[in-house]
Amino acid sequence: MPVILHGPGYSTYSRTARLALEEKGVAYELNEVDILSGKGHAPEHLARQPWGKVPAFEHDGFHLFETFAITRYVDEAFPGPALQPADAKGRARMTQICGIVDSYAYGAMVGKVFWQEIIVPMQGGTPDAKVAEEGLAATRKALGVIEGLMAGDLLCGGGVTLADLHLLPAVEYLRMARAGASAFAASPKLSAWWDRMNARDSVVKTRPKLG
Ligand SMILES: N[C@@H](CCC(=O)N[C@@H](CS)C(=O)NCC(=O)O)C(=O)O
Repeated sequence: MPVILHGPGYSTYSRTARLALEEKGVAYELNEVDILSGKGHAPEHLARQPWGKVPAFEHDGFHLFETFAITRYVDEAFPGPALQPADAKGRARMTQICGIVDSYAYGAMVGKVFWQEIIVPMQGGTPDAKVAEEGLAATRKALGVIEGLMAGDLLCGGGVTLADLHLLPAVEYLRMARAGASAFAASPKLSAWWDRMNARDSVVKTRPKLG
């Protein structure tokens, strides 16, 4: 019953899905669809993900896209440590944090701060300071809100949940940007969370290589 994840190693959302697979100990094949060279919009990938985004997922003929749907499925369909709180309030908090990442944090942290400071110069362009500054303001707000919702050493208290896996890849890229790293360092509870998460085998194994 093969599991296939379609998405490049450098993609934050693909990494979230891989983190769930790694945490559960599920063997999978990674099909590195290179979105930066336009492969996301090739007909074969659009058939898996109509918006041309990554990741897309397959298990035993079952096809799925949208990262939170994938990670929930992985947690519920496979044996291994539970990645969702057992109680309704804990699961609601976890879902809330994933929603905050999708709606407010990812675009600011990765799409603006990291993109302007790291990717634009890497591609020979000139960063747009206004976009970077807007991203930084939205990043500070999102980090403050998430830190305020933290229930313990990890985002939802207890063990690692899908919320930790949803946020972590975006934080990795945010911290590569000088301005992003200093905004993140101003969040003491999240900084301690980062150090704790960083030591996990799943996190080390899926660390993106850039450049
Ligand atoms: N809502 C999607 C978002 C996925 C997403 O934005 N993936 C990024 C890479 S981390 C992507 O595919 N970007 C390419 C594009 O937007 O064309 C999900 O939850 O899977």
